[in-house]
Amino acid sequence: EDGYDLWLRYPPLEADTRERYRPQLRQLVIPERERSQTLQAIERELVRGVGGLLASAPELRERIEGDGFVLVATPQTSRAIRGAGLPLRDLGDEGYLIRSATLDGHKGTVVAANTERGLLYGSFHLLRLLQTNTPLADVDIASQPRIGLRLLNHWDNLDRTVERGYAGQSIWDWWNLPDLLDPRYTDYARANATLGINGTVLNNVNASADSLTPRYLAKAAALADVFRPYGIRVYLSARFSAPVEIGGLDTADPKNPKVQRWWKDKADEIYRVIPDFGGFLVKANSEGQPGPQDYGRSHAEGANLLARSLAPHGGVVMWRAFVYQQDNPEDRAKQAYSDFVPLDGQFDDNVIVQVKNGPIDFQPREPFHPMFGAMPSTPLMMEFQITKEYLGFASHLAYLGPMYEEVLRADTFVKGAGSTVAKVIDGNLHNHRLTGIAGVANIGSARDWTGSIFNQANWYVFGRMAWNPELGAEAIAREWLQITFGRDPRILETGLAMMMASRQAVVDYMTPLGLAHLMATGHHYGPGPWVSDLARPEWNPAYYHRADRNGIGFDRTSEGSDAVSQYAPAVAKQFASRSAVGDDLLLWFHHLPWDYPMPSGRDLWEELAHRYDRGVQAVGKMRTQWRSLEPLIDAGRFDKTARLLAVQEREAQWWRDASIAYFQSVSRRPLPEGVSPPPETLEYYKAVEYPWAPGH
Ligand code: BDP
Repeated sequence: EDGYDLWLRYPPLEADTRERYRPQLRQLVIPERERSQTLQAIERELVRGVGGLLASAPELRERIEGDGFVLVATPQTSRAIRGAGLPLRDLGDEGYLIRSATLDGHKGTVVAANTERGLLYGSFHLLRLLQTNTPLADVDIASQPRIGLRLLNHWDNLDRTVERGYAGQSIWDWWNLPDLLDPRYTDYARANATLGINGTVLNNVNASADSLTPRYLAKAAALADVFRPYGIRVYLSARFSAPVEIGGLDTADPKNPKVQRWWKDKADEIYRVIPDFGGFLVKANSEGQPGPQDYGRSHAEGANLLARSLAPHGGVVMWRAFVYQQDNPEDRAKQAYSDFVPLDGQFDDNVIVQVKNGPIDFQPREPFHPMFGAMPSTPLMMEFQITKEYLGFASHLAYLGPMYEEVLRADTFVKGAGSTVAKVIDGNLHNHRLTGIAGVANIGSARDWTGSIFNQANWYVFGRMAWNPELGAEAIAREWLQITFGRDPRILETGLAMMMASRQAVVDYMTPLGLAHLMATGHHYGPGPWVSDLARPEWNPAYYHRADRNGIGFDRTSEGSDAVSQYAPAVAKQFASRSAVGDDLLLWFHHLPWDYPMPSGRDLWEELAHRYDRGVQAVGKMRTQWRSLEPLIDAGRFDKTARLLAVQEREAQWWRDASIAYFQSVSRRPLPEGVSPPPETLEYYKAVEYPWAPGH
């Protein structure tokens, strides 16, 4: 086992379970499959999956011929489904039913849907039922996605480096495309289809205009052909200045008719080679990227320019709201809202604004982004990061399910209690039909895809929550553990405890109590709370923690930057209150004296030191827990995880030591009782450098 199989693992189930399932899964009936690539993909997966799990392949039949059938069909492909009176109407074009049924006098199971894509998702769900030992008798499941666009964003460059990628090179072998099609592309599509992911942005948001040239469009088209049977559409990041760089124009001004013409022609050209092209993702006027503001135009004018070129073909523009400007004295956490909220109502119908989960940048913990709920006339989509740029790269174990859950369940209160972020992005709150969620992929060419076995769980949980943002992180972890490591209750119990504690552990040893962005320069990996010499103030950790002799934290109340005022009044009130905000976000919103009394009975300084210690201890515990599973897990996957946990413990200690050394140098307070002094001097930690780290 080297992890390549992800959750597409179909090792034989225990003998008694196989015997239980076998009579229910005798024949596989997929009418008209010779005509459709999607139906053939379904057939292949079910034969492989059921065959593997039951250690004998089902018989393929043209029609139901006895008990124990699995019929996979739409009303168009099967008379039996047409006549069965199934409630398919409300399932849309991606939903499905899995039901026990008696058809043509025989007992069996149907996977039914309005479309072949629905069948694909239903078939994968059926396999998941088997992988998790769920009984099939009297099964009755109806499911459909709550969110329309469920996308991965690859920050992959054309030279195969991956921005913030920690799992090797890009999986897209641009050089050899379109002539060589790595079988990985198909496995990628299978893995995503299992989760219901239905789109992928192939290239980095810091985009090269080259990806829009005919040579690269042909490569993207080849990938689109591989993905199409699996219900996955291809999208591209578009560079706003492409009309200048590859179009020979001297401007990219949205108001210029030649620019408008250029984008229209470009869209027509793309749709000629990729007829179901999804659309563009755009990072504009952000971190040095070109954009409409270069010409005095707004984000809406920029987005609409591209949107109008795609509209005739049904494509969408995902316009990112990750903006903060050089020399803007406004709190960085406020800038995206300030830029975008006034534009509410000005975006075309096929524009959706893509907002990161928090107002700064994928920190181990942030409050939800204040734009959620604040632009009722504009569809907003979520951008989560799956790759762990600020959470220990691929080296540290941090299950992100609890973080996604925390954000999706956060209540914006914009329409009273219950106005959760999930309801903003699924379109419920403000009645939007265009809805979306994106995850910045953690996938690379590493044999295990994501750089560690446990990182696979983050891809998995993203996909499952994209389908249904109300699923719980714990239930998904349980499911993933069973599929990944088997159904031994000891693995389940211990693995679950590790996963569910892991993200808080990272928060504690890196950025406890609402601190953020304390990483050293260049790599976002190790500690650098002392850094204060970078050109832009908001690139410096010191900007975020504001620690001095008297206290620590960023005052975002009305006395400070007033970022709280960007939230609905009920939320603003909570965040502005030292006692109501809670420990987790305390220093995000408040600057407090070191002796501020905490609910634990400690003062703030003591609490900070305690949290650092707690984080290190939690990693130590994960290591012990993992060790206890050694007899139950194959050597390859056990050993790799054990080694990475050893790295994590060493580095959690480093984070703790360096941070305590620094904050003590500022607070000048004695170490609380029981807290051991860092073994090295502050100068030592400051001098630790990485000449190179992955992911640039
Ligand atoms: C930051 C990354 C940077 C990305 C940027 C973005 O450090 O590499 O380009 O976000 O999202 O997190 O555009």
